[in-house]
Amino acid sequence: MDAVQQAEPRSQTAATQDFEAVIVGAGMSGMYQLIRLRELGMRVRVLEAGTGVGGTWYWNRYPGARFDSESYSYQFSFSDELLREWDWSEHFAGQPETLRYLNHVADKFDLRRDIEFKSRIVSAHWSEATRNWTIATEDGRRYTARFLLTALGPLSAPTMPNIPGVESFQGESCHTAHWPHEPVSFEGKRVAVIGTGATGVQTIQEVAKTAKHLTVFQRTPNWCAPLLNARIGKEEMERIRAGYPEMWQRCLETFSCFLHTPEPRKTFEVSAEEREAFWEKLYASPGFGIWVGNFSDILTNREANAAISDFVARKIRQRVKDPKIAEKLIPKNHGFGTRRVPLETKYYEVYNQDNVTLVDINETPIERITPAGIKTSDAEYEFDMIIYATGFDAITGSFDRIDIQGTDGTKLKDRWKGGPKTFLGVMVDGFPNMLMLMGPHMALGNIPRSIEHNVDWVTDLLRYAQSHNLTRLEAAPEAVREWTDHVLSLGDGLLTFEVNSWMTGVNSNVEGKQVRIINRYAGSAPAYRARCDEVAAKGYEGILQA
Ligand code: N01
Repeated sequence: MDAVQQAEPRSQTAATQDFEAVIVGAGMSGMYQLIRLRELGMRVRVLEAGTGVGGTWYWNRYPGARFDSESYSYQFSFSDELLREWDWSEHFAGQPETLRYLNHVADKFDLRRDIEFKSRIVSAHWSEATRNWTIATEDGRRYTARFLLTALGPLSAPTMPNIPGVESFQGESCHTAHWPHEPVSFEGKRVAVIGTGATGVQTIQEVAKTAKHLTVFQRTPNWCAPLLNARIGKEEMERIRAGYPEMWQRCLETFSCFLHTPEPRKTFEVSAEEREAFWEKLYASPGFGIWVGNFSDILTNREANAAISDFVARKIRQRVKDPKIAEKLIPKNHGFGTRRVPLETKYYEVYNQDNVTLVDINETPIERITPAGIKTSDAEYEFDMIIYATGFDAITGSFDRIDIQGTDGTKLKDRWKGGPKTFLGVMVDGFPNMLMLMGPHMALGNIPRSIEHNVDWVTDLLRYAQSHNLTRLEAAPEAVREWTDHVLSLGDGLLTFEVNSWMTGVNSNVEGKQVRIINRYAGSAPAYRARCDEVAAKGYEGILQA
């Protein structure tokens, strides 16, 4: 069906196609931006590398992939009709259901007619003479567009580990973000998983169910907490739907747009008994409550962070039978919540199974991948399959992979050496008419909520440009300086920024990304929206207009 409905790509020799706007990416931001730009009557084309819509939910089809946020709070909220007709079957939906939902959105709003699939962008160059972007795909198609909207996604540039011999392995192997579209069986197989982030945890607990033997190669353990997923029956779905207006209002008011909001009290303001009871309650509650609904100082006060870390460590010790393995699974180099907390379903119990082995690669580092498996400093393991859950060149990585050149041929990658510089996370000086959706310096949190705000704000800006006959919008250098300084200052005192992770821009597999940077907005979503509203109310102050 996709092939019939989707926009027709021109042949490689065809002339350059011209649009008013090109959106790069057909994930949630690209899809919603297309809907909104159509309302402005713009000629829009979406260029998408994959063969279908859905972005993250299209690519990450590894076993066990699912929402860690409540399904209903993570959907689009812009269409009442859509909200009325879509039922979620689980509180934390699995990837197949989410992808079905996004395909339903594409069908409902007839999005595919403006999307060209199999269109990976390799370059985007600004021309001052024509006030246009020229955009090229890897197979040589060319497009021009007055406005370039990047809907690339913060976690969409997967990285393989820089371990020698990766190409030599003779069995099956795959990065979780490039998982095949066909079913993959683990039955009777000796499987290795490298990586124990949120993706690794979801994969491991699923593969362990059927693999003959699973060996997990762990470099850094993470602090995981129970997801406590459950099915949603018809009546419960109707109750949830009846509560949508209050739910959206709550998402608007909370710090990170989640349903959970920090407990106003601080850790040591309550008695030890009350603290323990509160943490027991959070540990027994579904979702991110224990991370984002905890005492307000767990990510700023070292003693508070140590106390909650101690609580979760005790839980791990209770759940893992072998005390030596339990100790390996307890993080020692970072406190609870300072990295993204993976949510799990019987993850720790997996290590009680006879068919699962944990290899701590700090003790016995991987020396190389061999044709038959993995060689560490003290053993050689044979595998039928190696799964790389080794993460992403996050936030700026998907930009770095495209040759983006602004005025005077300045490369965005060079401009962002040492960390991104933006105005509101949406624009960069020297890169006129480039508008970023969920780019660096944005609040992440409950991402679809941030996407809807981001897209609406950009749409209003483009409506303003239309009505004022503007053909060139560029962030003023001083506005970029001021916003970047503000974003950097928001990171002060946050323990999160003292830890290596994708959230601090560190990726051991990417050259030049070993130093921590502040790449995302750590303030509250309401404060971010207020600043955006203020800019708009002042006639888009901070944006040079011509
Ligand atoms: O990636 P990660 P992820 N040798 O970077 C290890 C979102 N998400 O794909 O920590 C050996 O967290 C690396 O080790 P270390 C979510 O926001 C959402 O798991 O660097 N190991 C680490 O263990 C999440 O945070 C959902 O020491 C190597 C792992 O690989 C984000 O995606 C579900 C290595 C990478 O972990 C990224 O998660 C899943 C090497 N050379 C993910 N290189 C939802 O619920 C890397 N590692 C929606």
